[in-house]
Amino acid sequence: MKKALITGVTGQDGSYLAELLLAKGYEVHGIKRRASLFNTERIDHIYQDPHVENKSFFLHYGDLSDTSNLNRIMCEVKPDEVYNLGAMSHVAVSFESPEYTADVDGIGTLRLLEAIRFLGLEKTTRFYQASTSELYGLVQETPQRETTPFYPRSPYAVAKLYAYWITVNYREAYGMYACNGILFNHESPRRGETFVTRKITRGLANIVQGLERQLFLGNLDAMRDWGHARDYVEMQWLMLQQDKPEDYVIATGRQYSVRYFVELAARELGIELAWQGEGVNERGVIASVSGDKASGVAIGQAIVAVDPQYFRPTEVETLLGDPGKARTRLGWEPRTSFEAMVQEMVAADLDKARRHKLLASHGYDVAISLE
Ligand code: NDP
Ligand code: GDR
Repeated sequence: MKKALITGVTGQDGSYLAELLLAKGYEVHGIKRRASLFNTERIDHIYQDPHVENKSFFLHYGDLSDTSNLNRIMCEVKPDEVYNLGAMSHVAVSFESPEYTADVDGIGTLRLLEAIRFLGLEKTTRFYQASTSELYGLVQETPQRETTPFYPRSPYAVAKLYAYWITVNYREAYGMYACNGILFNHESPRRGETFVTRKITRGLANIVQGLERQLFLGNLDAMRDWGHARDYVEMQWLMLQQDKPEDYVIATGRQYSVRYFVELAARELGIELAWQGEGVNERGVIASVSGDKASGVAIGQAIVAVDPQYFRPTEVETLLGDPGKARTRLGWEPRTSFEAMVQEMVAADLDKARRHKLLASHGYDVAISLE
């Protein structure tokens, strides 16, 4: 039975990857952070009680900022494969906490690689680094591929740049099987609520159910290449199963604007939107409800507005990936279309909003956090 260690197991990708590896018969170890509230919602359905026999899923307390903790876990588990998915992963937040982001996302990667080397596992343990399309930032070539030069535009992206190169360096210096997956944005119903896609599907679903009145967004004209997280974790595994370690771009090869994402999600909910206002820098670009089919919201009601607090000091305006190498070398194709992904996310958030509303209508106090 192969053993895998996943950092960031409580996150969106970590939860899908843990499911995938358990289904493949792996013994899976995940690192979770201590928090004052439960933070395992995404993996509760695969949690195994410590008292059951033949357990295959184990959780360890830990943190990417804690060297001795990582050394100890690595020594205890001696994994065949390490997936470094843990990170302070929010680009906008990285401008608020640049040093922490550098420590966890950059040096955290070095700590894991050093733990592997220190224990003499560098010829046996394979390493996957969660690299990102944010490395391309101010894009130098379209579409972006493995050879496109990087130009990071946030403390997050700069920290990930270090992680990318230290992974390449350990591969070249010590012959480690270490790979970067340069993943473009990927989403799902498990996406964190403050990333734009989930913010949109959750916000609009709440509005339709009368739980919120308006959704405030930043740059509506940003373009992204959005795929489904469930499809992308398969590639993370596949990258570690090859004869030679290499870096791969994972993307769909199609891009859409944030504005279009809003329109599509609204349409799924039976809302037609009419936009008023010009560019994104103009305060008060809003979308109000038009047409005759507005499920749960009044015609003319303004439900989306631009709030400049969500603009970033340096923005990544457009990203479009070329997944050609992954397609030809690994036979990988994304399975879920953009439209199907939006549908799935809207349906999941509508279901949650309905349950919130039901509880509220029976007198239960339901706090809706508005980020
Ligand atoms: P999430 O934000 O959903 O998950 C991040 C995970 O990292 C969580 O489990 C989080 O724990 C954990 N984490 C945060 N800080 C630390 C720390 N100091 N020590 C240990 N663990 C920590 O991210 P995703 O699942 O979406 O992304 C997975 C990885 O892929 C990240 O590295 C991200 O930067 C990268 N990436 C993501 C893309 C995407 O579109 N989703 C695209 C390209 C790269 P907790 O639950 O306690 O917060
Ligand atoms: P991103 O994802 O920065 O690409 O990083 P995010 O969903 O946060 O932003 C995408 C684009 O939407 C614009 N935007 C908004 N973003 C947020 N969060 N909130 C808003 O209200 C809003 N309005 C407009 C942003 O400006 C941006 O242009 C994600 C993360 O998962 C990273 O960890 C990962 O590396 C990259 O994707 C690839």
